Amino acid sequence: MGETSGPPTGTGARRFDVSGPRALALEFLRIAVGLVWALNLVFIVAPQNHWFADFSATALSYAPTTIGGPGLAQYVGAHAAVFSWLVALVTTYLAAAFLLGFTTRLACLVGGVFSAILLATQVGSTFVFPGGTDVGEHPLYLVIYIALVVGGAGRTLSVDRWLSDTLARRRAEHAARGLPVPRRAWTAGPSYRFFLAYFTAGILVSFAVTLGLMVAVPSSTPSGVGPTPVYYENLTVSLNPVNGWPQYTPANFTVPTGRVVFTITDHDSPMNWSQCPCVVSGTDKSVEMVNGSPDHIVPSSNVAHSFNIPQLGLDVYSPGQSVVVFTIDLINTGTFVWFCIAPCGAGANPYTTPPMGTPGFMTGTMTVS
Ligand SMILES: [Cu+2]
Repeated sequence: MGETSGPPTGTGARRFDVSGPRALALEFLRIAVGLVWALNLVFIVAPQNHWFADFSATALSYAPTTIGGPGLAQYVGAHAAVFSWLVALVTTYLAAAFLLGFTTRLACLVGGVFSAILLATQVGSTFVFPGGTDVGEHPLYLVIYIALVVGGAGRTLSVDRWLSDTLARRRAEHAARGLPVPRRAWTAGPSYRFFLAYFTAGILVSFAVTLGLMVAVPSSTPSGVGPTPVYYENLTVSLNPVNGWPQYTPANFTVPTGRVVFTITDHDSPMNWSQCPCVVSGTDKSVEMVNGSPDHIVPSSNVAHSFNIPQLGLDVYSPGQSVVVFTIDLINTGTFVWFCIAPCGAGANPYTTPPMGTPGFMTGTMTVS
């Protein structure tokens, strides 16, 4: 027997071409996925991103758009310490596993389940017409994991391969000397079809369970008896009589937790803002009512001002000479800074000159108590 150079055992390995261009392409795809996860990990640990600190707010920003109510997002937000570490650990594992090709199949399963869960939580914002912008890359990740599993990634350029070769050599040596033969490496076992079945089932089950939890986990938004109490906050944009600058009134206000319906009555002139991002987010159903009709993407032909609270994932756009109504569900108390990002400055650069950024005009605070 001596040195083995080809596939270590007859079963399993022979079914796959482990050195051809297709196999190599598959391994490069695997390594690319590992790099993506490594970049995610860098984002998580970079202190300037406040990833752990903002995790609760990020989870809650999905609450208004999750189908079946905000209960699951609220649960995750309330247990942010557990879930943020869970996500960080999964990210670390996926980065290491895909880069090294170590436990590649398990990594495909973990990554697939992770994407299926995240995809399920985004169904509410993904399948609204004309579609949210936070669809995310998870459908693509899922396709890649399926390709890696079906193609049999991890059979070359990988720790898995090295382990299975090493073990195969030991098996051969032991067999030649009449010693007890060690077990075959689990990474190269013939259970490929079984694994594919488990992989598919795992993805479908985690997708379905997440959807079920979203419906089943009760909302922690105070509901009282009878219809949900709703608080109304009315804001006006008008021109300051002294300096003529447009101004939000009130700029600093307090609202309770729970469901709050905002009305922005904008008396300023219509303005064309061609660079407007204009996608409404963070509101109930990711829409705002403009003069009574729902908009997910506000036409950039008229956006005089905007109302943004990044901490809550809130983006609302206010056309001039119009009334905007939107609903948000507030779970956490605290003071949140809002500001207008529409270029309404009175100076040479309308993005940077006052009233842009001027407290009491185009920025202020919303206190949730
Ligand atoms: Cu403005």
